[in-house]
Amino acid sequence: MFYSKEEFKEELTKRLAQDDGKKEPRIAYAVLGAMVKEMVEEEWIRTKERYEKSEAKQLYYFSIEFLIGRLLGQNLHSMGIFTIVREGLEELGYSLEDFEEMEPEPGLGNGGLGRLAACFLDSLAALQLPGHGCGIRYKGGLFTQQIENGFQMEIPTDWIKETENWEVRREDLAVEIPFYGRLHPHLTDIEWVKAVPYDMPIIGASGGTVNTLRLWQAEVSERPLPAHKDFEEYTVETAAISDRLYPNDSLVSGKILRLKQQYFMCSASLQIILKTLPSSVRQLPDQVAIQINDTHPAIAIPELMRLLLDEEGLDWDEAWNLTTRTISYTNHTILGEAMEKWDSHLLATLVPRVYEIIQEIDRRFKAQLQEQHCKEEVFKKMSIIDNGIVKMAVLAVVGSYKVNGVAQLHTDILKNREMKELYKQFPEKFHNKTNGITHRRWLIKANPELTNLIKESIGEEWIKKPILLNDLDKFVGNPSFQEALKTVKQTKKNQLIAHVEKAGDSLIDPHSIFDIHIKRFHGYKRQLMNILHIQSLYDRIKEDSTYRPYPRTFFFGGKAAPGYEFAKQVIKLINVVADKINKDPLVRKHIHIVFVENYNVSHGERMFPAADVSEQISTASKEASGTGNMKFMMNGAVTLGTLDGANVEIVEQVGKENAFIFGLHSQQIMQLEKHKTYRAQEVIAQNQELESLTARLFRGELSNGSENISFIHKQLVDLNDPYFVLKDFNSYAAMHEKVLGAYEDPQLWSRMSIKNIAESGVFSSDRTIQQYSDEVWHLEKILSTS
Ligand code: 26Y
Repeated sequence: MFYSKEEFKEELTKRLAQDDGKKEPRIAYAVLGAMVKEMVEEEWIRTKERYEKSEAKQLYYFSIEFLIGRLLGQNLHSMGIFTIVREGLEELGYSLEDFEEMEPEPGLGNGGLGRLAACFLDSLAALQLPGHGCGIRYKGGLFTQQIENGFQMEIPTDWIKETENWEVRREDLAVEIPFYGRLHPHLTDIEWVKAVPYDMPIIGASGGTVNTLRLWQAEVSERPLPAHKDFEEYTVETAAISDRLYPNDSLVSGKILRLKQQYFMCSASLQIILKTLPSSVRQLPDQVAIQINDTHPAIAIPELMRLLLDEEGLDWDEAWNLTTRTISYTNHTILGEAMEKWDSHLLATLVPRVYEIIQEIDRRFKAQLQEQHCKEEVFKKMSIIDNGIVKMAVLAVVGSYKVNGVAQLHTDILKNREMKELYKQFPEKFHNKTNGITHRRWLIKANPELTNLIKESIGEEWIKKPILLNDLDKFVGNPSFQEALKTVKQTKKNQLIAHVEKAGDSLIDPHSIFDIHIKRFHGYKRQLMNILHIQSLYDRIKEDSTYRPYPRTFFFGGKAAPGYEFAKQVIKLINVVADKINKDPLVRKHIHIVFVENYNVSHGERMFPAADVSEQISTASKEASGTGNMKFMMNGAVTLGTLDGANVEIVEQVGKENAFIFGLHSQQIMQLEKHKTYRAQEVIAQNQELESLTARLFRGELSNGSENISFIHKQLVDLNDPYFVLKDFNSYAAMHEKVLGAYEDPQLWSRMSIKNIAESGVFSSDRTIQQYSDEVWHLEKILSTS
C-alpha cells in the first residue's frame, strides 16, 4: 500500500483518476476511507490467523454501549500514518481536518461507561492482547442535543450513513435468538430473531494487532413464526431491537425493549463464542474470559447456562462451574435508581427458559445460605429473586468469579456498604480496578502540540509506557518548559474559541481562565452548584465596585436524559444566567458563560486540552470514578473537586497542594444520609448570601421570571437537597477564590499544571487493562512477527 507521503499521494491521485478524476473533497474522503480499509484488512486477517494458530485465550468485553468517537483520525494515528496523510492531503489541496469533520460521530453510548469500553478496546489492541468488544449496532446512537431558547431539544440521529469503510457485515456468522415461547416441557412457539454481526477493526497503535468490535444487528428470521403472531408486528418489533440506544444513564426504565436488547446481544455473542471455540467446551474458562460492563449484560450468566445445559448437554454442576469461571463483572454505580431490577413476569414471558434457570440459580444459592443459618435480613439482601423482582447486581455477583468497582473509594463503598453481605459471602471475588483513559486519543490525538512539547523534553518512550510521563517531574520548576506549556495552552484555547465562535459566540476572552464542567447532567454531578456560584459572582460584581476579579470563562457541556426534568431545568437555568451575564457590558469583562451544545467525544477532544480548571464537584460517594477528571489532568488542567471517585487517587498522585479540594467527605455524607440529620433549610437560614440566592431562584428571578424551576425547587426544598448543594456551597465558593489566587501567580500555576501532566500516566487505560489481564483475564500478548 503506502508507507511514505509520496506513495500516498500517488495512490490517492491514481484512484481519484479512476473515479472520473472528480476532485470534490467528499469523493476524496471516500477514496481515502477505502484505501485505509484495505490496509487494515490485511493486518486484521493476519491477527485472526495468529489468534487461531496460537489458540490463545480470548477476552470478550460485553457492553451495551461503546462510545467509540470518530474513527478516521484515530485509525490513521494507530496505523502510524496520520502525519503522512495530513501532509499529503494538504499538498493535494485537501484538509484532513475537514475530512474528519465529515464523519458522523458514532454516539453508541451515553457517557462514562460507554467511553470506558472504547478506551479499553484501544488499550487491548495497543498492548497486543486478544480482547474484543461485543455490543449492539444501533442504527441511531444518542440523540443530538439542540438548545432552543435555552431548552434542550432532542433530535434523533442515525449515525449509519458512511460506515462501509469501518465495518464488515458477516452474514456467514449470523445466529438465531429465541424470544418468547412456551415451556411444556420444551420451548415451543418461539419468535426467532436473526442476529447479524458487523465487525469493526480495532487497530492497535503501530503494533500490528487488529482486534474486533462486533456489533449485532437484529433482522427478521427466515424461521416460521408462531401461528398467533402477526407478521407485520413481528417485523416492526424486530427492527426496534437495534434501532436506538436508550438515552438514559441513571434511571432504569424497566422496558421490555431494553431487556430484549440485552438478551439479544448476550445470546448472539455467546452463541458465536461457543461455536468458534478451538477445543472442547469443557475447557471454556481456559479459552475465554467474558467481562460484563455493569449489569446490562448480566443476563449472559443464565444464557450461558442455558446454552451449556440445553445445547451442549452438560449437567448443572458442570455448567455452573464453567460459567462462574468464565464471567466477571464490573459495577459502575451505587445510585439506587440506576440498579437494574427486572420484573419476574417480564422475564418469564420474554425468555421463559432463561427465567427458569435464574430461578434455579436463586433456589440453589438460597439453600446454601439457609445451611449457613443466614439471618433473615441478610438472606433478603442476597436473594436474587425477591418479591417478584430479579436483582441483576446480585445475580451478577453470584454468577461471576470476580467483581470490581472502578476506583478505590467506590470499591470500598461496595464492600462496606452496598454489597456488604455479598462481600462477606464471597470476599475473594472483590477487587478494585481504577479506571483509565487512552492517552493515545486524549493526549496524542487531541493535543499534538502538548505531545510535541513532551517529546522534545523527555523523548518518546512514554508513548509506549505512559507511566514515564513522570519524567516531566524535573521540568516542574523549569522556566522555559513553563513558558512553552503556556504557549501550548494558549494555542488550544484559541482553537477552542475558533470552534465555538463558528457556532455563534464571539465574546470569549482568550486570556481568561477556562473553567470547564463537561459531563452528563445529573443532580449528583451538581451543575446546579456551579451555576448558583456563578450567579453569586455576578451579584458581587454588581454590588461591590471594588470586586473586579480576574476574567474567567465558564464552559458547560452535557446532555440530560430526555425524561429527567430536574436536569433539563438546570440546563435552562444555565442558559438564562449565561444570557444575562454575557449581555452585561460590566460583568462580562470578568465572567462569561459558554454552553457547548451537543457535547460529545469530538467536542471533548477540543475542550480537555483548552482547560485550566477541571470541575469535578460531585457529592462525595456518588461518582463511581469519573474519567473526564483524568482527561483534564493529562492535558494540564488542575482539579477543582470533591474527594469522590478517582479524584481521591488524582490528589494522592499530585499532592493536595496541586489540586483544589473542598466539601464534605464521603464518610460525612454517608453519616448525614444514614442518620437523616441534614436540614437544608437550616443551612439557608444561616447564610445570608444563600438565603438571597435561593429566594430569588425560587421566585423565578434568576430564570427570567416566567421560566419553570419547579423541579429545582422540589429538589432543594421538598427533597431536602439530597446532593448537598447548599451544604457544600460555601466551601466551593471559597475554593474558587483560591483558584483565582493561584492563577494570578503564573509560576505557581505552571508548576501545578506540569505536576498534573507528570502524574497522569498511571491513569492511562493501558495500566488498567494490564491489571485486568494480570489479575482477572490472564491473557498473553500475541506478538506480530512482521
Ligand atoms: C440501566 C441504565 C439506566 C443505565 C445505563 C447506563 C445505567 C447506567 C449507565 C451508565 C453509567 C455510567 O456511565 N457510569 C459511569 O461509569 C464510568 C466508567 O466507570 C464512571 O467513571 C462514572 O463515575 C460512572 O458514573
